[in-house]
Amino acid sequence: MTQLKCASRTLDLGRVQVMGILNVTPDSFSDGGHLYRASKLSVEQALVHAAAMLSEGASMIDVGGESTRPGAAPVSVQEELDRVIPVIERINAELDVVISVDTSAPEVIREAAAAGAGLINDVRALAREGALEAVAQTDLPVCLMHMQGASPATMQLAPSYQDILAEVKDFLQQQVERCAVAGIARERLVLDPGFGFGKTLEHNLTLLRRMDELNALGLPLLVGTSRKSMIGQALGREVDNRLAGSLATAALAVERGGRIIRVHDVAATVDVVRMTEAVLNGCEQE
Ligand code: 7PJ
Repeated sequence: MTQLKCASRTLDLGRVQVMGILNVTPDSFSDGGHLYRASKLSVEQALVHAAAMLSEGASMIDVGGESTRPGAAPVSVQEELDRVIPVIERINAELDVVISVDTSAPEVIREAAAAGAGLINDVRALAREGALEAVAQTDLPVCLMHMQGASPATMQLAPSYQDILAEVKDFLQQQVERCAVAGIARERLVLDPGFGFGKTLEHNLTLLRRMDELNALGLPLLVGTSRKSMIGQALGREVDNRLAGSLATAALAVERGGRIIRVHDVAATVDVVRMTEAVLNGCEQE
């Protein structure tokens, strides 16, 4: 059974784990602010949100301080540190949960690890200068995600693939090899096809339909489709009305071998995941 060692905590990937999304970007707070800083209040709000997701059944909390929505403005490393580090420290002090940090910056990787993060989640698959080395210097697992195009700012301009599954698989395999060369043990790797990152609706639908083909890579798969535009486009729904669509994709992802499901709506997703697992595996308790 696959165990993922995440700093002081171990995750059993024999069961599907639900990762709750905790955005600490300014537009995710009611101050709507320019010049956001991790004020005491926002750290408190983040802790309350994390605690709620934990009580709903999340075993991981993904803390992100950089907006990776298509076309989002870049943030400085200092700003990202100011946003995420106090939140990671506080969650680590208060809650029994694996803290994932959604970052591409080597400075954030290092400081997050020191602050108690249990997993590095990089949508750029350690492409930024120094990121691979920064992860190698920790003991933490890392999620390597596929994205077409160099950055979220430009990825949706003209996504194009001959065979999306083959290309995503080749890319991920290359990143696995790059990590091996850098001394990052295979047991530390998680892979992600990167829904919505440089992909049209048809690409995203194909990727989910054929996602089981990525199991040949032999590593746990993380899947993030929650509230994404692929659901908005398929259903004609705005972002606040995509729960049912998100749950459908979660069930299909579990059926195709997804081991970690990254979502906003934890309680509903946990039920869908457990029900899907019950159908797939039967109800025998170990
Ligand atoms: C993903 C992510 C994803 C991983 C975001 C959003 C955009 N990390 N970070 N996989 N998406 N590993 O949640 O809409 O799909 S940010």
